[in-house]
Amino acid sequence: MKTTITAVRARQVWDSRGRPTVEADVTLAGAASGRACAPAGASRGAHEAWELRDGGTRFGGLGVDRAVAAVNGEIAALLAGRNALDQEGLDAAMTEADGTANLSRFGANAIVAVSLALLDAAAAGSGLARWELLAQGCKVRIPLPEIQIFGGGAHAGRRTDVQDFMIMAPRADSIREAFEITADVFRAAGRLMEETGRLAGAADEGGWWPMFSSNEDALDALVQSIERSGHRPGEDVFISLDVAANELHDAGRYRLGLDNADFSSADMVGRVADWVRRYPILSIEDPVSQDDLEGFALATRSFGATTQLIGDDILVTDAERVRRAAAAGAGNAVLVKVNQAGTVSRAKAALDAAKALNWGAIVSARSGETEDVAIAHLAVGWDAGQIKVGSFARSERMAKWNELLRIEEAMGADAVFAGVSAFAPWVAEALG
Ligand code: 2PG
Ligand code: MG
Repeated sequence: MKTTITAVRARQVWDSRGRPTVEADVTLAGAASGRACAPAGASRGAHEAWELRDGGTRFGGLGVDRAVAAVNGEIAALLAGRNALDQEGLDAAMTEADGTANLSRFGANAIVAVSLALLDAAAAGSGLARWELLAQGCKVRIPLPEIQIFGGGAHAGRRTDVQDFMIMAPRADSIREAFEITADVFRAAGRLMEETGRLAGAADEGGWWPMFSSNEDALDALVQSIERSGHRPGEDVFISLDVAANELHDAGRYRLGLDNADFSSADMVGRVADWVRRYPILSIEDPVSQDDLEGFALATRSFGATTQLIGDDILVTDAERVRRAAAAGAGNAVLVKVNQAGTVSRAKAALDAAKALNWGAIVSARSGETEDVAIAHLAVGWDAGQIKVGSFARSERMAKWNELLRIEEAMGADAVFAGVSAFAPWVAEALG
């Protein structure tokens, strides 16, 4: 059969932070092949699948020789002769052979690179784009992007406590227009930072890394940037924040260093709720830490009827966690990171669980990325509705945005931009 796997091979390549990562190639009998790279996070949840690093002193312990060896040894032997189109079966075979709950024997970085390379190979072997293979003839939308303007937290020397200051343009007609608006705001923000002497550099995901005197100072600068770009905050451009509060949490308390504040969970939620009231904020990710389901539910009661509330570190792309959170009345959207789950199939299950609840779903990159564009195809092919890639700069980010433009073009007259429909219905309704 054309799609029979003849070879699986991995190598060490380098990611956008200059750290080693795993790249996998899958070759098929019909001579088609696929390739994918594992991404890597910096603000990671403790419940994520395990990224296997070599430890020791070489590359600061970040080597991936063991993960590469797992692919070239056991995983390659396991998959040889099987049909690349059986994504679920192959993903299950890899996770079963790994044998650990968090995929720590082969390493989730080994497994995810192969899982994504299988998708790429299966699509190539079928003569389809990855998004087309995933869509299986169903109508799918071009996702609404959330795009970083300022980077902070673990991605920028903790210059701000909030990690991602992003914008969304849900009323744009197309992703092309959403990008044009973003380019305007990104430029305006850069100029504003330069003029006020606050620019320190670029954060891990390419956003401006400025000096701010408080987290609200950053929110004010973002509103000002939107205004200066000629767009209207709260009308055509909205703010989306990833608080990444797991990084601010210690022993039941939340510390906002820039604001010199130390909060209980309820007070932390109160602070975020206050921002939501006073700024044109449409989406909030991780307002509390990875195990603070009660705080997440409180945030949902407080502003989840009108604001998107995304779980990242608290849900870690796990279908069961999504259902548990929903049962506790916590959250209304899930961030989907394939490497948190370990396989394409597990990530899809988390996305399906969110869709069954009428939640939003955002396919997301990690802060450590490569030229790999698989997530653009997942976001479209799964009809996720939203995508998060980082900023509007640096090629590991732009590669994904540009791939979405190509997909939009390939769809031609059938291309539908998710826009406001990307949110949970009640959030979309509140937006009008
Ligand atoms: C996040 C991601 C992307 P990291 O927290 O959502 O911004 O960061 O990959 O470092 O976990
Ligand atoms: Mg996050």
